[in-house]
Amino acid sequence: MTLDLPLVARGKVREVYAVDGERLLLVVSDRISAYDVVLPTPIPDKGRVLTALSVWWFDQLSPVLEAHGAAHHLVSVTDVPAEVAGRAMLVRRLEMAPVECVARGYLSGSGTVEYQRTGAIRDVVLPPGLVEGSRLPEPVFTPSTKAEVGEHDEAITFAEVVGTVGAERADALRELTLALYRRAAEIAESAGIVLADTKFEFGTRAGADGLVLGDEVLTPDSSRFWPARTWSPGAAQPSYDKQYVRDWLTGSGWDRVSPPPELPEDVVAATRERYVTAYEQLTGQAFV
Ligand code: Q0N
Repeated sequence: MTLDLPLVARGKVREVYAVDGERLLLVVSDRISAYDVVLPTPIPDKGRVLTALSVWWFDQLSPVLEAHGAAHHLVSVTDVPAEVAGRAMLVRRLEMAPVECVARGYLSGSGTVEYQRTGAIRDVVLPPGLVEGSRLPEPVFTPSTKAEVGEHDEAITFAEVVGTVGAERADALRELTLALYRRAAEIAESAGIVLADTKFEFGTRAGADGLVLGDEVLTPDSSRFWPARTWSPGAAQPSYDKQYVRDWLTGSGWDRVSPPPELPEDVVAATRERYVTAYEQLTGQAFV
């Protein structure tokens, strides 16, 4: 698939195209990554599910955005080229803040690694005794750099955010990130899903001072979703969407260095089902 539009940015599983001076097209593929590499086997409908989920969240979060004098970047999901219908968002072109705005309500992944070493994530000191999967006493803002493709985002201090965007903008990013996380975690919890953490990207529009929520939001690619039913701190939590893939890869003999193997069709079908179920469980709507 190649659209006849200038490519602006490309991630492991998504592409951004220029539509005109004011608008971009965010296209989500069916590709899936695991252990930091893109697998050769696509998951049918993954792009459409993640797009529909993101669009649903933008709508759910509108009151929070409005209360902060902010907005989101979504313009349309219907006014998109036919080749990418259902898995593309037409969005407003923004001046993006050069930080990943991460909120964590639970300790996991790189957060656990840093906490075990230092008792903190950068300047955010956490109480003693936490383990992988622990719920934090309150959600924390743990921003990171925006890494190039192939690199890893790196945690930064709040002071570094201040140094990059100024104190007023840094405060606004932290407050809005935490407010959005709190509301999203509450919605997810009522649907039986733990929103362990998530990453937002914000921008601004020339001539306006409010923040604008960009990128895709609160999808399994930008967040850790855990089934609430099996949440039990002390070990890695099963991933809502990728656990079948990880388990199969782990048992496949793949060395994590060579090109990854094709997934068998039962793993593809089970994984597709997980994405669809996540959508249906969260939104209460059938995925069409
Ligand atoms: C933008 N990225 C990084 C897709 C997401 N509304 C916007 N205006 C200007 N630039 C961007 C957006 C948005 N969203 C954000 N690249 C361009 C995130 N990408 C990485 C690749 O996959």
